[in-house]
Order: sequence, then C-alpha cells, then structure tokens
Amino acid sequence: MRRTGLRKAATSSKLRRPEPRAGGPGVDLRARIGSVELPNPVMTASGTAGHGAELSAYVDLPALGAVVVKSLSAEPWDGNPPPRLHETDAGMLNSVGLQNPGVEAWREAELPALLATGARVVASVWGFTVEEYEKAAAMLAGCPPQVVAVEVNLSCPNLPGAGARGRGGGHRMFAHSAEDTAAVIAATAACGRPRWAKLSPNVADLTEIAGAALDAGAEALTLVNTVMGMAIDPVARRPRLGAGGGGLSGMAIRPVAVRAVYECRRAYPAAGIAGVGGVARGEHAAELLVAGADAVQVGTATFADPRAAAHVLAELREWCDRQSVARLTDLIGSVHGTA
Ligand code: RRO
Repeated sequence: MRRTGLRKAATSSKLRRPEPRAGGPGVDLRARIGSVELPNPVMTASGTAGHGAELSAYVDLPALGAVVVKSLSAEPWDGNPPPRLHETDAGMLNSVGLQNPGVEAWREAELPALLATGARVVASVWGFTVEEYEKAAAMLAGCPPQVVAVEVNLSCPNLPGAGARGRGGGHRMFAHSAEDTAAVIAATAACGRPRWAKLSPNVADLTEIAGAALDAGAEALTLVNTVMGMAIDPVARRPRLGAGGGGLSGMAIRPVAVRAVYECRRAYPAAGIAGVGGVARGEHAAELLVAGADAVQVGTATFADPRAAAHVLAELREWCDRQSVARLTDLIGSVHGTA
C-alpha cells in the first residue's frame, strides 16, 4: 500500500512559478524540509564537517540551517586504508570507508560540544545489514531535540566487499535496490526523528528508489551521494586510492545532482528534498533550489575552504536580493512548468 501523502501530484506551491514582485533586501530564507523547519536552507553535507564541532573555529554553526554529521554505525568502524582522498580535475574522489566512533561514543564525546555551539544537528546512520541500521537508529532515540532529523545513508560507495555480510540481494549498496531501500527505511523508525533517505545517483531510475524510500516512511530525500569513480596512476599502474575505487564529488557532479533533484521533485511534488553535489557558490545553491530542493548541503567545497557553507549562505542571500526574490519558497521548484 502506497503512502500517497508525499507522492501525490497535487498542485504544490513548490511547482508554482513565483509572482513577479518588487522585492529588495531582506529575503526570507526560512526553509522547511518535510516537517523540519530551519532558519535557512544551507547545511553542511555528511562526511565533510566531521562528527562534532570541528568546523566551529571557522563557521558560526548555528547560523547555518543545520550541521549534518558524518555517518554513524552501531559499532565503531575504522574505514579504509590510505590514501583516502584524491583531487581530480573537477572535484574529488574519496574512499574514507565510513570511519566513525559508533553512535554511543558519538553521543558521549562529540554531540555535546556540537550542541553547545547552538547548532541544529542532523545525525546520519549506516550499517552493513538492515539489522545494523535498525540498531544504530534505535541508539539515536532520546537524543536532545536539537537533533532535528536523521539522514539514513543508503548510498556510500565505499563499503568493503559488495554483497558481503548479509547485505540485501548482493547489491553494491542498499540504494541500488528499491526493496532494500524500503527495508532499511522501515527499520530505522525507532530513531524517533524525521528520516531523510540519502540516495545514489548510480541507478537506472532514481525516482523508483526515491518512491520506495518515501513509501517506507522517509520524510525527505537527500540527493545525491557521490558518483562511483576511480583514478589510476598510469606510471605505477595502481589505483590512486587505497581501496581502489571511490566516490566522486564536487564541481563535476553538480549537473548530476541538479537532474536528480529535478526528476524527483517532478515525480514527488510534496516530498522534502535536500540537494547536494558540487555546491560552492550561492548561485549553485539557487540552481538546486529552482530544480526543486527545499534546502542544500555544502560538501566538497569545505575541503578547500572550511568557511564554504557560510559563504554559500551569504552569497545566496545576496543573489536573492539581486534577483528580487522575497521568499525562499518562491524559488523552490520554480523551473517546473517551464521545462
Ligand atoms: O565514508 C565514506 O567513504 C563515504 C560515505 Br559514508 C558516503 O556516504 N559517501 C562517500 O562518498 N564516502
């Protein structure tokens, strides 16, 4: 049985073109993703802002929409062998391999400092099996209310041994299968927070996987995780990353993210969508918002400039003022109906 609430093709304000208006300074940037209200639409992307308050020396974290922390598993996990990062001509490859201290240690050692900054926090969970996701999500229950949502990471490209350790159906990642995606989302309800399904662009029909996530209880989609890639040193005749392949992020994948957001917004007008992929400027954020994202996440740009998310927010504000956009909601999904 379909949960039609998030899927219906009813006329949504997200698909209406904005009325032309005089506008001027002071755009209202308040954002809403599903049931989560944020003061503005610019967040950090998971995996690029640490597990805690690491960026607080550079960015006023509560001034961002939210801080999305690196994905956590029920048990600590060491990740992949180095090298884990490789800069490409137009982005970055990573094979970090989900390194994290585990939910319990995160709650004790990292979360308090992050909350002390006043930031809104989006936790992120992963597991090798549906049961491990369930356990990690349940361990987040009872977190302080400043943990406003849980991103369920179904799409890490760097899990060792595809199909190993009981992952459903032998798929490379849960997000490669509508069935596996639904099973994980259904299993993570015990976190007691709105869940955002983080999906992979490496699929034939992203809207099918997105629909499965929404039907299973996800309130929003995070689009997209990195694109599977690889770099090889032709002289050494070896992969440049310790794990072989990795996830491509940054400038090169922004059009991939824009299309994913566009197609999912068109298919699911009422779903929450966080757009992520190659956002380094305010105008990049605006592009994803116009494609249909309710909010954006800044990731790889933070590696070059730890203040990147704050710059994107300031530039988005200026861009809206220059374009006489009075409210963020006037931008969201506004390409639909024209293309
Ligand atoms: O840790 C990683 O290797 C990683 C993760 Br969890 C993810 O979701 N996406 C990515 O490119 N790398």
